[in-house]
Amino acid sequence: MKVNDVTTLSVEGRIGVITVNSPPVNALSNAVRQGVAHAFEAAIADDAVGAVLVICEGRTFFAGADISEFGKPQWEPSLRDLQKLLENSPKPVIAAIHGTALGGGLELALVAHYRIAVPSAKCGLPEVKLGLLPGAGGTQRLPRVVGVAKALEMVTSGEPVSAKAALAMGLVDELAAEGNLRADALAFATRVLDENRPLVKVRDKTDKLEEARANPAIFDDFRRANAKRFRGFLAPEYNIRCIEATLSDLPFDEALKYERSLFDQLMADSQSAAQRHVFFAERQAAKVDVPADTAILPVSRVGVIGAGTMGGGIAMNFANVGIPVTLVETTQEALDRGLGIIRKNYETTAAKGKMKAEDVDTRMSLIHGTLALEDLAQVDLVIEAVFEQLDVKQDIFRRLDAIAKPGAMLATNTSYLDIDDIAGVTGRPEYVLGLHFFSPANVMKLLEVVRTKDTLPAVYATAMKLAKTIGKIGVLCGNGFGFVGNRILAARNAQADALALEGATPWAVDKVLYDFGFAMGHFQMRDLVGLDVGWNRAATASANVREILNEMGRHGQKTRGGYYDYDEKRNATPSPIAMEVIEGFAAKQGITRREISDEEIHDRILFAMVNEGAKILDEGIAARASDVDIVWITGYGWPKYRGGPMFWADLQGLPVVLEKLRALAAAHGAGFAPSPLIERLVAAGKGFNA
Ligand code: 3H9
Repeated sequence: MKVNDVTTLSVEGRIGVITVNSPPVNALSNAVRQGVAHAFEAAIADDAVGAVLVICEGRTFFAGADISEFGKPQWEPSLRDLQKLLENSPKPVIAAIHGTALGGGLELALVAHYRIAVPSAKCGLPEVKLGLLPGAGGTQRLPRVVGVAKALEMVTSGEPVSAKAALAMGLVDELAAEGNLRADALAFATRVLDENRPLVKVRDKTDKLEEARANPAIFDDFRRANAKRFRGFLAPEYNIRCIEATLSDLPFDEALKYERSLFDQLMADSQSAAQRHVFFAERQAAKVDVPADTAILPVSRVGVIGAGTMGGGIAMNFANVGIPVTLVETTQEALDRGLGIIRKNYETTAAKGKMKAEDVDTRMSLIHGTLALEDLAQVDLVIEAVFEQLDVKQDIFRRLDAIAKPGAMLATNTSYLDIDDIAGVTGRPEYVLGLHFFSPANVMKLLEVVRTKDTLPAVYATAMKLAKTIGKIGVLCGNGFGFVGNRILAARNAQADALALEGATPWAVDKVLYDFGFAMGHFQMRDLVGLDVGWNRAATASANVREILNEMGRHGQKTRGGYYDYDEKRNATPSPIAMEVIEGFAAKQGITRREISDEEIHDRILFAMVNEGAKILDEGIAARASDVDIVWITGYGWPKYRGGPMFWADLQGLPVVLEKLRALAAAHGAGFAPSPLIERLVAAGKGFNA
């Protein structure tokens, strides 16, 4: 029987089967909740039905509340009312899980009296990733099933557990055979009836809470152990408080009210708005505006030129997903060193238990080292990762053009160079693009896919698809200085350096950035990366503070001195030597140092970044404001709970941003002149992300 567009009810034997089919992920939308409720009522009214099975079609069990309906009118019943209906059912309710039972989806399964899952299924409460907490009883029911310690980890990490682990914890009662969920779940439901099993309500269980009751320090210990991971985020703490409530004197229904009030507070907070923005922005970034019939090119073999840190990391990405890589170096020594580092990286991962020991050899066997560029003749994609010098790259591309097969894509990993200048030396500029990986390239999620004026849509669409294949978040960018990420970084760096000369200490600048939510400040980052990276002594002798520190041998952490001094454990203290250099250089430049407030540091750095982001958008270097946000969140450590620079600007209100920029331009020069895009958006009453 069709109940509504997304729900059916059938009676099979003595089992009423409620089937939901609401692509893409069976989110618990208005229609889904209503369909399940109506089907359930019909099943209960039907005397032929002894038990009710809830199952989904498509790729997954309910993946949670429908995030796209947040803030919109909600139909009856609410998720919580639907849960009450099922939990108080006079007939056993069984949830049959495949794919990902997440958030509200798992919370719905937790009010069923029994749960069965296929081995490939996963169960989790990922609300924390959206700046939320499981607001439909998840924080109260999960600990009653898996215990407080495990529940704390699950709700604050948001990471799901496998069906096998779920079975071991008691989160599911039975495993079905893979691909046979419906039949096995029907058999299980029939057994529940035959054996007259009780209507088990998770809410009534308390045995799994006892261990934590005997150890009340568990919560503060957990907070302490994870302080760094949770810094700045509101949601982890609220999740912990709700789990804490399971051990309080609150009756279950009161604890649910408490959970709900904390959920509502999070929902109203800008952090959750930011994190939900990031969720959709990430998925939006993958969408490339190309004609529907654009063919994706096959990429079954890849070449990487340069086995240094970058090239090695890039090669690993492909080996990790089973794509063979030909790795080219100029000397046997460099090649051996590069391959050695790759192997060591894999071995370290295996030692940590994050991959199987036997996979180390499998992956290494996919990386074929060579000294002959000619060995790239048959690859589908070449990624050049040699040092950042135009003539060197041009020389390689000239040679590559003669070697690579027709139709092969040629990519450069340049960070700043004009890719047209590189493409221009080949006879196939339409197959040339930028693939800007971030260091360490096997770890960092961001990949800027840079198209030039000539790159074919099929080429950049293929690269964007490949990004997903290798587990990256690809963001399509235009070809302009520093693309998206490094161009905004340059704007930030310029302000940080200027502020340090005008009177702010590097540590004051760093503290403002740290307090804003970055993992570290501008000068700490420089010390970590090494002041000498990209240093060209001859070209820039004593041109700025950084060069002078380099000339003094102060290259940062590795020499135990840069802007900061470092002890043998790399603990940093502000360096009086660096301060002397800064003051001396400022005097030489005729700059009179002055007291600079934290507010000025904050505004100059952050509004300069926003303004640069606006220019990037206006020039079409980024296609969407949310793409700029994704670049800075995934590649540069912009705090996720602030949603990226463009989202943050929208939150301030663009009229405020415009006013700030005008004031900054009046005080500090035309560099702050507002981007015309901001002027236009303010005039139209819009925001970047509107
Ligand atoms: C919650 O449940 C609150 C409750 O505790 C309390 C309530 C009172 N809603 O990621 P994909 C869309 S909060 C709406 O590319 P995959 C997604 O936007 C929720 N839409 O696929 C995309 O759309 P498009 C807790 C959703 O296979 C499409 O589905 N749940 C939702 O790589 C495909 O997504 C979560 O946080 C949703 N809940 O991964 C789960 N989920 O094609 C969030 C997805 O137009 N979701 N969409 O771009 C996920 O983690 C992944 O999407 C999932 C599939 C693992 C399910």
